[in-house]
Amino acid sequence: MKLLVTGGAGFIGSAFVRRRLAQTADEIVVLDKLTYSGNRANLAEVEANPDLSGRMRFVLGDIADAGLVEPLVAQVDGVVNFAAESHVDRSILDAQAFLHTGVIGVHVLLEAVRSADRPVRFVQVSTDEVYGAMEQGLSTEGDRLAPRSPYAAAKACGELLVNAFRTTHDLDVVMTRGANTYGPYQHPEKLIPLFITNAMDDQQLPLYGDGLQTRDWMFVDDHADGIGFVLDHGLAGEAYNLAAGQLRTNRAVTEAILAGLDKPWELVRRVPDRPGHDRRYAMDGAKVDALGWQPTIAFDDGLRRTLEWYATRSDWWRRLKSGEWDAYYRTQYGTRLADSVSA
Ligand code: NAD
Ligand code: TDX
Repeated sequence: MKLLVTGGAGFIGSAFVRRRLAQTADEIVVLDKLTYSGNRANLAEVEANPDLSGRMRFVLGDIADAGLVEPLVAQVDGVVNFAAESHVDRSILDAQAFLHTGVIGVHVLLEAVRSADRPVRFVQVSTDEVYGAMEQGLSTEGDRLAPRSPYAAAKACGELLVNAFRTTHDLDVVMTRGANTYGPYQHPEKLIPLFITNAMDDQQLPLYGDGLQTRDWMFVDDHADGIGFVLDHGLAGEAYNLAAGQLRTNRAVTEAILAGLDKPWELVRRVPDRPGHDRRYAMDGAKVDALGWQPTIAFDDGLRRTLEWYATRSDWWRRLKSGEWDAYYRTQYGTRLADSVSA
């Protein structure tokens, strides 16, 4: 297959590109705007491997740029859309870019698929956050979308557009709703890499509220492979939960990180909570399971691999914790840490 992978220089997108090139004979064009979270270094392993690099081409640009997107989509059999602003806390500070990429950008991609003169499958990479908080039980694909953060609302808008283009224009679309993902190459703004890298430097770990919020944690290789499976086997018009079945409270995740690094709990500070903080996400993965896909990596194993990676790749994450980072960290955590108490 020839694929256009948008957002392929980000965390999950670059894992998809690395693994798909290694597992198949596919050719991939990566289209990425290289925002603060997009990073050419995430594709360095591919570019350094002569068996893979000849089948990957990188294009710098915005998915909302129709003039750029249309000729790229016209040459491929499938589009896998990872491109998004992905951090909930940043969407609370300013949601504009989330809507630009998550709504206008998705619309531009769908119009390009519609105008292509060959069949093009469109995969929208979505998230468990579109269901909103799930206090008990498991979200299933037929549940109502009830997003509660600007990030989640932008992702839900993207899904509604994709469904509308399926209904109105009969496009070949599928969607994945993935669980919280962690692993190598994740930007240090997110919980697990933030806490790993802060703890390595003996810096405080800002735990929001009581730390008893629950997430389902999926190792990035599983998430990338699940998306590839839905690309290959998903039924047109369907959405698929990609659940990990690895529910942990943030407190338990923090304890596991500190134990893995042999660092003391005293680094953890209880800080004022995220506004509108979803208490729990948990999905039922039975639909994709019935089609033939299950995740394979347990949390303890994935976390061990992640800790090893961040220990050997400080060159990668220290660069991201500089420049723009300082202003972001002050805005996000300055007052919170000043108001913090022991956890
Ligand atoms: P990320 O922030 O690491 O990567 C996003 C990528 O998109 C970056 O490379 C960025 O440069 C690119 N991008 C942003 N706006 C763009 C635009 N307008 N045009 C072109 N490129 C643009 O995010 P991630 O964690 O890898 O998430 C990838 C996708 O998976 C997102 O759609 C996200 O909503 C979804 N998702 C993430 C998780 C998670 O836990 N990280 C879980 C479920 C779903
Ligand atoms: O400093 C922090 N302290 C803290 O307690 C940070 C950054 C997070 N948290 C908490 C908030 C959440 O309960 O940890 C949990 C995980 O937070 P994030 O890493 O920001 O992830 P989350 O908000 O759950 O969203 C993630 O999973 C779903 C991704 O960022 C999304 O892109 C994805 O759709």
